[in-house]
Amino acid sequence: MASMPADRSPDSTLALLRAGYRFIGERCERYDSDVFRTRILLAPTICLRGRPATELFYDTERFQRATAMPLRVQRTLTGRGGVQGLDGTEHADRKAMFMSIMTPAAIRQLGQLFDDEWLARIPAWEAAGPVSLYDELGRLLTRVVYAWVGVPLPASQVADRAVELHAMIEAPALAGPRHWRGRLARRRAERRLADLVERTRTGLAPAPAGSALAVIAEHRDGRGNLLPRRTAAVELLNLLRPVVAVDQYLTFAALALHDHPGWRDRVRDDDEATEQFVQEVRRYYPFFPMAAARVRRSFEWQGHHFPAGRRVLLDLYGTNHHPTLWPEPELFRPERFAGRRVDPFALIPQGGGDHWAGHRCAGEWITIDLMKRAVANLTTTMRYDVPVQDLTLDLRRMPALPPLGLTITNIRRTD
Ligand code: HEM
Ligand code: MYR
Repeated sequence: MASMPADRSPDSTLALLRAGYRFIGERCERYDSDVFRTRILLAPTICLRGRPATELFYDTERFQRATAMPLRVQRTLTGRGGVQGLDGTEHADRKAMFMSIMTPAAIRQLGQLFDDEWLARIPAWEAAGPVSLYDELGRLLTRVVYAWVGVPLPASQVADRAVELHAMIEAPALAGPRHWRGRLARRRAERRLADLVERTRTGLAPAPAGSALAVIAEHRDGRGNLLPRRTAAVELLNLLRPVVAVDQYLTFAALALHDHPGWRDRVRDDDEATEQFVQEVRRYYPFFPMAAARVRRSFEWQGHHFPAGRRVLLDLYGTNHHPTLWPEPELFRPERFAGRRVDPFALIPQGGGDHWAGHRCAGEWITIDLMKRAVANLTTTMRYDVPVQDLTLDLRRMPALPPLGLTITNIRRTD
């Protein structure tokens, strides 16, 4: 049996928070190995990166998700009882519910709402002077996703809901008040949405026909049972929260257009170039750092022992920057995707493998569609300037963003 390289320190949780997105990759380079063991949150943990490791990680015979996600992540980002923590037939059933929502027509409808809302916002931006693109897109996506899911949202509450969803996204890797803000935001939102599900079911507040709210409120599991209303709320938040989180990728796309101005002209009215550009934004920029699972039954892999119950972390960011998969991984080069099939175990910003059989992100197609529309809006629908500002991405912060969320100014509609 090969001995697995090991971190020597008694616990590496603080080192993980300090190194952020580079934690696993730095150690893989130090140990010259894509697998090593460490201790995180006081428990032995195996860290992995790379293509073979991704294929292993998405083998549902070998790994389970029950109890994999640290509690602090469940209490903020994901909630409890939702699809992320399910296995086997329970997961297959719940995931099929999500995938049934992701029809081409529904994705188009969301995209159309997004484009309409973008156009409608331009006059206010023209009048506003400098705006934070991230903050503006966060509110825009909040408005759009509530309408798409079928949850009523008065205009006066859009900003508060955007803050609430962002609090859940920012909280998992933070300590102190900003962590607690995320927990509180989740508790409040779950309670509110559970009440709505109840009113939907009793007919007091009928869900719009065909909406995601209707699908989730009326979903019956394999035994014919409705979801507990708190679980239905968690799943509604599994649509509302991540669509708003797309604001981060849209901001990264704008940042990439700024840093690589040659691509502004290349993507304009060119679907292929836009596709390559969007895939490179998803590969290059840091977002979801790692996925977590637990070993179901002991096994050996590449001469290493994986004991039953052990927590395993797959480095999503590190796999997207793996030097053998991506030549010169630290260069932003969309043309690397030209004429190339996207490998489901190599480009994994939203997880790897199969959407139905495994835990790969249910919203990947939506994300890509919204990114393409944003690129078109940023290059053809409007013009703007990017004033001098600090645009450094801090890879120690999870999630990472430029300090003010990319300020743009002098916005005007083209035509
Ligand atoms: C799961 C990333 C957007 C819904 C995931 C996973 C990642 C991820 C890494 C977990 C993969 C795993 O555990 O193996 C992202 C990123 C997004 C995004 C970076 C960009 C903003 C979305 C959107 C939606 C969505 C727009 C819905 C509209 C989900 C759901 C799951 C999931 C429901 C759970 C899937 C399961 O456990 O089977 N996402 N996601 N995500 N995502 Fe996303
Ligand atoms: C979503 O809302 O589901 C999509 C985007 C969330 C990004 C969150 C990034 C930081 C989370 C750290 C989680 C560590 C998991 C082991």
